[in-house]
Amino acid sequence: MYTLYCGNKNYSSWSLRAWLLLAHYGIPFEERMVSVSGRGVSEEHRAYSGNGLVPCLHDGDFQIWETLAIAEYLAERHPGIWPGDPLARARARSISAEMHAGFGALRGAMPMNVKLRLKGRPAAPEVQTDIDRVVAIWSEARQQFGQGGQWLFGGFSAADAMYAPIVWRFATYNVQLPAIAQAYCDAMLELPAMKLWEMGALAEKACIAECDALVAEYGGAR
Ligand SMILES: N[C@@H](CCC(=O)N[C@@H](CS)C(=O)NCC(=O)O)C(=O)O
Repeated sequence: MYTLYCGNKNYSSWSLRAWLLLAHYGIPFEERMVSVSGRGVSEEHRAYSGNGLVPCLHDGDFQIWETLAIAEYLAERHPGIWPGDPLARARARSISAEMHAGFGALRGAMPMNVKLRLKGRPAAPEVQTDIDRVVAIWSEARQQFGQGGQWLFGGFSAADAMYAPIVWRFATYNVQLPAIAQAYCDAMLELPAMKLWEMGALAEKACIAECDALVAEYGGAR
């Protein structure tokens, strides 16, 4: 039986990715929710996670930290987490690694905040560059590999889990998207596991002041 240590559902974008894989694929797991501060690695988190961050998956008493490592660990044990076709699988891994390593401007300007729906504002150039790259990645995957379904590679895969928090960010900060990207976001927001995550986020009381302070900068609620 797996145990997933994960952060607050409203804020913890990395936790969402690992949680979504387990929840969407119906893999049994116990969830241990811990509070994140928004300030990164902490000694408190090291009590249950080797890198002092969440998510951390425990398989018995063995720990797997780092979201991509969790995805790979699960993929070795449960079918369907990466696309079956080798080229699609390679591309899914490329764009997942790109997500894991990049998009700092977008992440910094638009932290995940599931509860909020803000009016939005024009993105700074470096943020717009990240948004444009996400749109290009999604559009190319949908057009080249997505014919069999509504996800990036047709069926749901780890690549979709990697991009799921970006969907919340676009929804929260009212980012205007081309039709192909908006359709992908709409599908993601309807995914039953995403709805479950959202319900959990809406029920949470914890606040990270720095994240909630962005409300005014983005023109308040819409
Ligand atoms: N590279 C890590 C990033 C994990 C990460 O940054 N997690 C954040 C939460 S989203 C965290 O644990 N922050 C600790 C804190 O803010 O208390 C991964 O892929 O899992």
